[in-house]
Amino acid sequence: MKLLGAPLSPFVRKVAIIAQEKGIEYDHDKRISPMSMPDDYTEIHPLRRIPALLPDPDNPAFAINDSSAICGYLEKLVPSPAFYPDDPVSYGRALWLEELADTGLGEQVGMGVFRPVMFNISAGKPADYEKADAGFERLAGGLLAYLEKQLDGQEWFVGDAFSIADLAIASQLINLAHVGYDIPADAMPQLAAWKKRACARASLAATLEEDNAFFAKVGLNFPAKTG
Ligand SMILES: N[C@@H](CCC(=O)N[C@@H](CS)C(=O)NCC(=O)O)C(=O)O
Repeated sequence: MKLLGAPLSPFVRKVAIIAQEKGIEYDHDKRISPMSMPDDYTEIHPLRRIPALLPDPDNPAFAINDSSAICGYLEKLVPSPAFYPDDPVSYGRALWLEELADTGLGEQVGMGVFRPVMFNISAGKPADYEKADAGFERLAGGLLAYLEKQLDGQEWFVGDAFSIADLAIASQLINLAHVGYDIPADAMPQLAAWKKRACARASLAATLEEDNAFFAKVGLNFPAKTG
């Protein structure tokens, strides 16, 4: 199978991590990104987003698109370790937190903080830290505070194992840290500790190492703003 999409995308990261956790091997075409998308990519993904997964690389028109669909496919392909809890309430809550991460959190992290820094620099413009600071403040007072409460003393967001909820949330929060905004441990001790736990997993550590190698290669180094 072949995964299409640039590694700094939180949605591509989500898929790379679950595949690594499940020991699934795949080819990875990292050239497709929001800034570099060939016209004929529409034939693979009509919404022109990354990631896309080609179960059969010789048949690109029959792709599995969207990180949630891909993660669901990989769970069926290799059920263990399970990323979707069995208990109905836990299952529903895991899907809700995944949805929250992929939509509201993704939008506020991506558009509000990550892109004003990273996309500006990639386009040869100065990073817009005024916009990013405002974006982070909005997150801190809203969705991050909500997530802090959702942990409620637990090790992971739902049930007692690292699930699709943890995976989707961590994939987004990593992009905050990449541009210098980490979870403030004084204001959000549970979320900060959870993030450390999540990032210590071999699967996440591997993707972080890859991202950091990329930043080092292109000479990017963002000062820490919080945390
Ligand atoms: N719900 C989609 C979201 C994918 C998404 O929005 N990907 C971004 C990159 S992080 C993208 O492809 N954006 C295209 C663009 O901005 O033109 C998923 O989970 O796969």
